[in-house]
Order: sequence, then C-alpha cells, then structure tokens
Amino acid sequence: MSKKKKLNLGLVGYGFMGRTHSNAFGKVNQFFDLEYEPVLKAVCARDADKVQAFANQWGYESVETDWRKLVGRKDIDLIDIASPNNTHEEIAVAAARAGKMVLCEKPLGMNGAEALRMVKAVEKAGVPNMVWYNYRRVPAVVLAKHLIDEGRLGRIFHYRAKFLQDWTISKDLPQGGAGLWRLDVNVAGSGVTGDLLAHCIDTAMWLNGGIDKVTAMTETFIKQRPHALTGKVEKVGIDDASAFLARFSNGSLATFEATRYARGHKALYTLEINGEQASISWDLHDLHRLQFFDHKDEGRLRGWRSVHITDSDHPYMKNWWVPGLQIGYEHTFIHQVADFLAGLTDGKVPGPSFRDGLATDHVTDAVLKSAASGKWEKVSRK
Ligand code: SOE
Repeated sequence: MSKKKKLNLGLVGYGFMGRTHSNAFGKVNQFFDLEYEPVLKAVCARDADKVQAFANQWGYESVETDWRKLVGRKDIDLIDIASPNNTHEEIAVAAARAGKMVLCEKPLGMNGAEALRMVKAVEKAGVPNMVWYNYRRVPAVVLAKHLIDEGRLGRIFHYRAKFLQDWTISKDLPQGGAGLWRLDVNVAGSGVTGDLLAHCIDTAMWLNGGIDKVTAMTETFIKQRPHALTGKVEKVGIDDASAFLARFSNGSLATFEATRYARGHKALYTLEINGEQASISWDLHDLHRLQFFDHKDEGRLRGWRSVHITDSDHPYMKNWWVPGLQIGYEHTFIHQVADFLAGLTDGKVPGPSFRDGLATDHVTDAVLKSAASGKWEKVSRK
C-alpha cells in the first residue's frame, strides 16, 4: 500500500484532453518521486454510457453526469476541467468556491472577462490552480528558457511563432458536436486565435516577457457549415486563420501566425528567437531537438547546432529512458502534473497559473479586436 498523500481527482470531460490528462495522472508517480499521488476518483460527462466506458478504460472509480454533483462531492480535492471552452468559467468558479484545487484546459476563458472572473475566484479561495499550456513542458522548450534566462542570447530582437494545421479545409466538415465544437464560436469563443495562437502566446510570454500591443488580421475561409447539433447550415463564427505583429515590453518585435488551412501541416508549432549573441529555434514535429546558433563559437566552426534533448542533464530527461531515446507529446502533460504535485509539497505551485492564462486571453482579445478594427490595439494588463 502506497504511503503517499492521496489527491482525489474529479475530471470533467472525456475527449482528447480528458485522455491526455488521465494518462498523465496515471503515469506520473511511476516516473517521478513525489509526495502526492493522484487518485482517479471520478469522471464526469453528460452521456452516462460513454462516461462509464471512459471510466472503465482509464480506471476512474466512479462517474457523474452533472458537474455540480462532482464539485459538491466531499471526497474530491481537485477538479480538472477538460470540457469545451464555454464550460470553463462556471465549473472553475464553482470548484474554487467549494475549496477545490482547479486545473483547467486552455484557453482559460472564452475571453479576458471570463478569465478575470476565474482568476478572482481561485485567488479569493486561495486554491492551487494551473492552466494546461503543455508546450511549456517540452524538455527542449524548457532548455530554451534556461538559455534565455542565463543571458546566452543577449538582447532579444525577434520572436517568431507559427502553429499550422490543415484539418478543417473540407467545406463538408460540420461545425459543433463532439470532436467538432472547436468550429462552433458559441462553444469555442474563437477559432485558431484561442485554440492555437494561445499556445504560441503563452510560450512566448514565458520565454520573452509581456506583450504590449498587437496588430492583427483574421479570415474565415468557409463562411457556412452544417451544424452537427441542429442539422442546419449555419454561419461560421470562428477565425480559420489568424496572424499578428506584436511588440514585447522588452523592445523585441514578433510575428505570430496560426491556421487550420496550411495543407500538409498537422500540428506544426514552430518558434524562433533571435538575440544579439545567439538564436534558438524549435519545431513540435521534431520536439526533442533544439536548434541553437551561438555567435561566440569559433568562426571556422560556427553554425546551427541541432541538440538532441535526451541526456540526463536535459530538463526532465533523467526521469525517462537512457540517453538517445526520445519522449513525446504525452510526456508534457506528465511533466505538468509532476510539477504541480511537487509545487503542492513546496507550497509554491508553478505556472501557468490562472493569472498567466488571463494574460494570454488578454492578448487573444487584443488580436481579435485589432482584426476587427484594423488598428494597433493595446493589451490589457488588468
Ligand atoms: C486542435 O487541433 C488542437 O488539438 C488544440 O486544441 C491543442 O491545444 C493543440 O495542442 C493541438 O491541436
């Protein structure tokens, strides 16, 4: 019998993200030596048969079909929100008021106003909180953060990020319903701005500090789609593509682009940072490599290094296999849980906090505002 402190989890939502979180909760104690151990107490979703099947597959002890009942349960310590974006605020606020710790999928709110109410609720309740911006926990991206914080890049001039996909190009794809709610603006809040650019923005502000202002353009290429729930052809309200220029507070300039219309690209999240002394570049399709160029290298041998991030002195890697053997996407969620649990022990839960999630929502709000106004828009810091 494990002597670890039990942390009873209640998961809301069993889609793609419910699976990534459940996998992380299940694996974390096998690879990380932690005081706390997550217990898969309950999973909640509206469809009783499907949620029971999910519970059986992932090992949850019980099911609920109403999140209010889950939040009201005395045997639950932490509510993990992996349901669609339009449910985040209500569940998070209720969970915080009930004194539960709260983890929430990204983006935190449908917009900054929602996210601010969520921040106020968790901060008032004083409950540990985190947003699942998982790419902060790719070992190569963490190494990039260390190199920047050590000053190896020197003054930063440029930040460049893209997140390219191609899964919504077909005009026959419906909007709404299971698996396709990201196309329904009433459920998602926005399109690629909140879904994909939000990842780029979270990582960017973590690596390079705050963003002051943006100028953006968005496009909806397919204007109408059948709605899976109503059966009617309805106007599409999401942005299919979104691009913006930004000015960071540290004086660097940035370009960001996200689309679901880049034929051939499935989840091509790339970032590049150019500093006075060095540059860094990273690519999610090759996530265990960090490209590094150091101007201080001897001239004859100067060039881009492709560092294979699998050694035990690379972030998180001593917890995995032997050098040379790679890890993947699902490990970023395991790292996030490991850091969260370690933070409970230390009394200092690391980011991204709900407040960090709010900062990203403020940028995406400014992006959408600028796309509508055609002007540069300031990013709120409230
Ligand atoms: C959309 O396709 C999606 O699944 C996002 O919702 C995730 O946040 C991203 O990591 C991968 O793409």
